[in-house]
Amino acid sequence: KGQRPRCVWFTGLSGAGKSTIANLVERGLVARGCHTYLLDGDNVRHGLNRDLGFTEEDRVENMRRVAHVARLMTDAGLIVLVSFISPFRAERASARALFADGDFIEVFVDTPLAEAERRDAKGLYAKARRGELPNFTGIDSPYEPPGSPELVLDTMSATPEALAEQVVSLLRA
Ligand code: GGZ
Repeated sequence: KGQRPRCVWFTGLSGAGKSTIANLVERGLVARGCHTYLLDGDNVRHGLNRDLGFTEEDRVENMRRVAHVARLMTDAGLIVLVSFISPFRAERASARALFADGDFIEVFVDTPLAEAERRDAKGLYAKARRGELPNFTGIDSPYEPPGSPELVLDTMSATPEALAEQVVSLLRA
């Protein structure tokens, strides 16, 4: 039997763990014979969206394009994993509206700002606090947490592996 094409949309702060978890989910799905594609800043913001920065307007456009690319990829039969901060509720709702009921799975990677800032793996929060990275999400640019996501992953209380397994289980259910 074929896989059901769907869009799994990860949202959360910079440093929340979205990409780590999305990568593990992809590995788990591929191990089960699924065909997947992971869309994230590394393969989108350097190419398709290299003209976009981090103003509100540019983030809105970033999400719009990513949502449409994800939709094209599900049309092509893939399970698409989308890993962007995607800070605005309205744009996540617009993305959802491109998909049939049940084919858009919003996953909130719930890491408190204080914890993301404490980890600061890339030193971006420190830079933002020094004023060297304007419009940084959580510092001087808003993040609107989802009101009713399909899944909330609490990164304070489980490993990335266990959280990825929750996503894979949800997709199998
Ligand atoms: C937030 C920024 C910014 C600003 C650069 N605000 O932790 P990272 O480094 O690897 O992930 C962040 C990434 C955010 O890009 P997205 O395309 O996911 O954002 S959005 O969905 O809001 O369009 C961070 C880095 O880019 N970065 N400047 N000002 N994150």
